[in-house]
Amino acid sequence: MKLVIKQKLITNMLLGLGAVAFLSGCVNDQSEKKYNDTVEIPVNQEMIAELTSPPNVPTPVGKRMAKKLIVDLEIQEREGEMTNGVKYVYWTFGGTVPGSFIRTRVGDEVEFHLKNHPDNKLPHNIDLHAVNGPGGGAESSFVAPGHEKVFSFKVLNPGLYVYHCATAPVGMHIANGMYGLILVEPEGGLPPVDKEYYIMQGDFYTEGKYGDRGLQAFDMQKAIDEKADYVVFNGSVGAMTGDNAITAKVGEKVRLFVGNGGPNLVSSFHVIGEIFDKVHVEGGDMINENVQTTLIPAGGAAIVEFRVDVPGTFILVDHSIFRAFNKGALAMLKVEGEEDKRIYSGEIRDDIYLPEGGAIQSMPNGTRKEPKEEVKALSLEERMTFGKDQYLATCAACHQADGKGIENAFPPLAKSDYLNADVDRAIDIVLHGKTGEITVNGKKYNSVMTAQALSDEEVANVLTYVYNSWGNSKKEVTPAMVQAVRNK
Ligand code: HEC
Ligand SMILES: [Cu+2]
Repeated sequence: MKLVIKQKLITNMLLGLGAVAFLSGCVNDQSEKKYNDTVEIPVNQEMIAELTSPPNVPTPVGKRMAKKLIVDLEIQEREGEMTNGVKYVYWTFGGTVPGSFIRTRVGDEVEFHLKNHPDNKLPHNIDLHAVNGPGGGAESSFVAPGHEKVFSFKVLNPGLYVYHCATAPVGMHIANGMYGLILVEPEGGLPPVDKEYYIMQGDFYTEGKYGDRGLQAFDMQKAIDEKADYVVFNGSVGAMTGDNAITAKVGEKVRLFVGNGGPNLVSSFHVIGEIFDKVHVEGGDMINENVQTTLIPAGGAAIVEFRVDVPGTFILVDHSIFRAFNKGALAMLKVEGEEDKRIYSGEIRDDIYLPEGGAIQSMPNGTRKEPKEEVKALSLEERMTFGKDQYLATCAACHQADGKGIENAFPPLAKSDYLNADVDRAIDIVLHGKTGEITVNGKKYNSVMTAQALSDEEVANVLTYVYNSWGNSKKEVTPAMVQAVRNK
C-alpha cells in the first residue's frame, strides 16, 4: 500500500494536481479510504499489552475501542536447546523463539518500549512490518545493552505481520532467533474460534552437522549458502511435539497464526490429514478456501483456520519434506474426541494383493504386535552401553557429554565428590530432581534439576554409566536399588 500511495503521489505531481486533490480521493480507491479512516480513529485510554510466549496468543481484542497500547519487550541473549544434547545461544525478543506475540487492533497507538538486558553483549533494534515508518521502527529503536528505547506508531493496516531485529549483520540477528509476530485485528476483532495458536518457522546454521552435540556456534558461511542444518517450528526440534503438542477437541475451530522468520527459506506449510477451511493469504485481507498447503515467505505470515473433524495426531510440516523429517520442521496437533466413521474409517481390512488373477486372501484381524517389552541389561557391559545412550539423550544437555558440566549452572558429574559420596542420594536426585544450594568439588551451585521421567531400569543404566566414567567410583547401580529409593 505504501507503494501505491507513493506511485500515486508521483502521478499526481506529474499531472500538476495538488495535495488536496490527492487526499480527497479523486481516484476511486478502497484502500485509500480505509487508510484515511484508520488514521482518524481516536484513542482514549491507556493499556499495557498482554504479551505471550509461543504457542500461546493473547486474548482477542473483541469489541474494545482503540487505545494507547504500551508494549514492553525485553531482548535476551540466552542459551537454549536446539535438540537433545545440542545447545545454541539464541538472541530473543522476550526470552523465546519466536519472540512474544503482540496483539493489537487497527487504530491503536502503540508505545513501544524496547529494552536490551544489561547482561546482553550486543546492540539490537526492531523492525515491525506493521509499522508505516522508516525501517519499520528500526531507526528509532537501536538500543545498547542496559538501555531502553521508546517510540510509537499508529496501527493502520489489519493483518498478521512479522517483526525482527534489523541490526547489522541483519541476517545473523535473524538467524539467531530475533523474530516474532504482531497481529492487527480489524475493528470488532476476528470472528471468534475455539483454539488459537502461534507457530513460527525458522532456519538455523550451526558449525556442526544436524545433531552434533555440545554448544554449536552460528556458521556464517552456511547461512550465506542457505544450507540450513535445522529448520524448526518455534525455535527448536520438538518444541511442539509429544507433551508439547498443541491440542484441540473434535468439532473445534482452530486458528493458527503462522509466521516464517527465515532468514532464508520459504515454508510450504501443511497439516497432514487436514484441509485449511480458510487461509488469510500472506496474513492479509484475501481469504482463500479449501487449501492443502500454503506458501509462507521468509518475513511473511498466514492465518490458517480449520475445523478438526476426527481424533488423532495431526502433523504440521514444511512440505519441503526433508526439512520435516531430517531437519526438525515438524510439530503436532493432538485432537481428542469421538470418532466419526463417516469421515474417516480407520483401517478396515489388510488384504494380501496378488495381481494377475491370484485370489485376494484376508489376513486375520488383530495381528498387531504388542508394544515392545523394555530391554533389560544382562551384564555390566550392557548396562554401560544402554546407560551411555540414556545419558546422551537426557543428561548431556546440562551436564555435558564429557560430564564436566557448565560453571555456575550445571555441576560436574566427572570426578564429582558429591556424586561419589552417596549413591542413594544420586538415585533420589535423578528420580525426584534437585533444587537448593549444593557444593560440588568445592564450587557452589544453586539451581534446579527437574525430575527425570525414567524407569528403574533406565535410572540404573544411566547412573551405572556415570559412576563408571570420568574417574568416578565405579559402582554398579541396579534396578532393585532404584526401586528401594523410589519406595522410600
Ligand atoms: C535440565 C538440566 C539437567 C538435566 C537434564 C540433568 N541434570 Fe542433573 N543437575 C542439574 C542441576 C542444575 C543440578 C544442581 C541442582 C542444585 O543446584 O540443587 C544437578 C545435579 C545433579 C547431581 C548432583 C550433583 C553432582 O554434580 O553430582 C547428579 C548426580 C545429577 N544431577 C545427575 C543427573 C543425571 C544422571 C541426569 C540424567 C538422567 C541429569 N542429572 C540430568 C541439571 C540437570
Ligand atoms: Cu539483534
